[in-house]
Amino acid sequence: MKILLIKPKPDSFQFGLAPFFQTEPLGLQYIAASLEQAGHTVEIRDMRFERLPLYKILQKSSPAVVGITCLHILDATAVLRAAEAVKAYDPSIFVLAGGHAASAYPEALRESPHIDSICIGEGEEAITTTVDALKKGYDPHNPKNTALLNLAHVPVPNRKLVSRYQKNYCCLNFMPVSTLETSRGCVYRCKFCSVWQVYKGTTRFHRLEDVRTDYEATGANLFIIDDLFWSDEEKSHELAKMLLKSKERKNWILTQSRLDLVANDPHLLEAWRPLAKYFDIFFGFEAATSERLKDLNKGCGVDVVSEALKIARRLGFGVTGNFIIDPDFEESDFRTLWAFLEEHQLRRVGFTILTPLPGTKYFDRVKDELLVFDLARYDLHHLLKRPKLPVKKFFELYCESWRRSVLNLKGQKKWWHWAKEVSPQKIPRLARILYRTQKLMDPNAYLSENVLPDTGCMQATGEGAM
Ligand code: B12
Repeated sequence: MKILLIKPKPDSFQFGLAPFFQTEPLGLQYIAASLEQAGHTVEIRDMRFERLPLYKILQKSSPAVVGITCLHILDATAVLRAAEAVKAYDPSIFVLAGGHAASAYPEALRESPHIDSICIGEGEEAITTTVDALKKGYDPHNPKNTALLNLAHVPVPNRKLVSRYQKNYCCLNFMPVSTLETSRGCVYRCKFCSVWQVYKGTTRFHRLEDVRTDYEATGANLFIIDDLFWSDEEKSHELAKMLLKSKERKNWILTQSRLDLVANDPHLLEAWRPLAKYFDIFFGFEAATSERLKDLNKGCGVDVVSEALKIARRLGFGVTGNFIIDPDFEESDFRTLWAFLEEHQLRRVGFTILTPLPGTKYFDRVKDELLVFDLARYDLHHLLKRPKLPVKKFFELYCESWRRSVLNLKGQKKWWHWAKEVSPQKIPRLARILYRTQKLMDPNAYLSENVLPDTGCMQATGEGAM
């Protein structure tokens, strides 16, 4: 059968660095490989970079099935719109939605008359079963995954299907960027994260040989998207050894990991470091005190920070990461955070607002307190409930946190320092990035965006907690 897989173009990027972090739809490349293995014909269209409108693509491709990916809950409206456009073009096309957010919170898509089926969980087997059923003329129902896949049986992603978009994939200055998965899931239970609830708190690994094959098919800049990299000491050592044998070296690698893990195993970092010229680690710092980390159920305290940073910096890794700003922050919490940034010399860090993501237990617990249900605002840059501080004060302090980051052009790193780091042809893009990121430091930009439905605009000066 002919299957068209779509990564929809999100509605808008109000805040954050999203326009400068555009990576490939790896989930679609994985399910495409499985469909092809089962004898189907697959095409992937990344609508973020597509010049043709969807109806023209449908005309050219004449698919029997369209699969739409919904990775972030933010993407839900774009998914609904794409499904509607497919059915408007031809109601007989079977529309299947899937992806991380579709699995965590299918309620966001369930009411749509334009979606025939929602895949909950991993898609490799589910989509093949659905398409096979359709081919045989059966009603496929909703493919519901109860068991997690054995990744040894999952074929390596089909990278050729997105090669036409490859030049657009980027992470800030690094472009083009490929993504690679070596494992799925995380065994920790952080309150704000939706991953462990979808992958049932487990971590599973791809076969090392498959990772090597896939690694060799990726470009010079690589974002390893594993939810928790280096989680298995032995496997990680083995993988490093195997990749080092491959002779393929990268210009830049980015991984996401935990501070306690790095603090406990410097040898692992040593083993991985030779694989790239530049190697960044994105840490989930989350909070500046052990008490707050406990509240976030992070599973470690701040005592590990100094050791982890010492190891990472000594071995030449770039340290990046994120802190979570709780709407219940008092001014003293912000000041504690700033002192922590200073103490550990943390500049390449971001700040997001604690957001109960639909589909998490945390969301279920607090949903009655929330005032905003527009999913486009679940981008970790909007308030969904009233903060403890007056709203204006909250955003002033929030923006003051961003001003302490490396992105602040009025801070230590000026625009010309940035410009020196890129080739002359990349300067216009860099200028756009830096111009846009200054909005992260402007409280008025946030105030004009943050409107609560019951109470109107939240921007009035001195408006207090309710
Ligand atoms: C890469 C990534 C990004 C990339 C973007 C990737 C892209 N192409 O759009 C970047 C870095 C830009 C990014 C940004 C953000 N991200 Co993000 N991201 C990820 C990450 C780490 C990996 C995704 C991935 O490639 N997984 C690998 C593939 C193989 O898995 P998959 O996509 O889930 O696909 C499988 C199934 O879902 C299914 N499937 C997928 N599509 C389809 C379609 C059909 C039809 C079917 C049948 C099946 C199916 O089959 C696939 C194979 O099994 C995930 C973590 C995660 N585990 O999902 C977070 C994650 C999705 N991101 C998250 C968040 C919070 C964000 C940000 C809000 C963070 C921020 N601080 O701003 C921003 C939002 C950006 C924006 N404004 O749009 C949260 C999601 C929260 C939520 N529930 O909405 C996650 C889960 C991280 C977390 N720990 O909480 N992200």
